[in-house]
Amino acid sequence: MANQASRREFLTDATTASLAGATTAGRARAGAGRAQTGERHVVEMTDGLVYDPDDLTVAPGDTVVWETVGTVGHSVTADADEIPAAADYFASGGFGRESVARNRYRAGDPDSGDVGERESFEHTFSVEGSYEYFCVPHEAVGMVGTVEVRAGGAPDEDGPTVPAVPDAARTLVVAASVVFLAVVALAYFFLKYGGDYGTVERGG
Ligand SMILES: [Cu+2]
Repeated sequence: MANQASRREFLTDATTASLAGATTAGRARAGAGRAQTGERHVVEMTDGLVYDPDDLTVAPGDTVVWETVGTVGHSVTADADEIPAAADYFASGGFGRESVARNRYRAGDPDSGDVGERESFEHTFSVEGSYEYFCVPHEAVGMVGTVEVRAGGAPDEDGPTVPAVPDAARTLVVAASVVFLAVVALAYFFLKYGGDYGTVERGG
């Protein structure tokens, strides 16, 4: 009896544990697919003088956090002509206009819009559309980036299984083509040389 009881307890515990695991996984998956939750996305600003990633798709209500991961300071300065007309202008340093952000920037001065080592700047996007921005001191060497804001965010964020399916399909098509060519080649071989053997047999 005691053994049966503890076995039943064990099974109950195991069932509860796996149910809890499944629920957690389901919730995590639902969270990944739910794009209008105000997620945070990180863009690193590196000593290689790039934004990484330099092209990011987010959902309305999401926040982008730009972090300086190296020792060189950068700015995050919206290109006033390349953001949606209905959107608020944004720039590190809190400037309301691009010309002001450009003029005020001084390397090493946080009040000028410079985002130094281990510091960050963030902006929450609400209006859908395409936003281009740049780094004042490094724009000339190509330190520019884009944030796309669209309902649902990036399609790829639904999960890693989404791009995996086309890959599997492509592999299947390639494999089927190889098999098909092999069959055709074999058929050709047997038709051609199979006939010759027949001639030899008839000759003998
Ligand atoms: Cu920069």
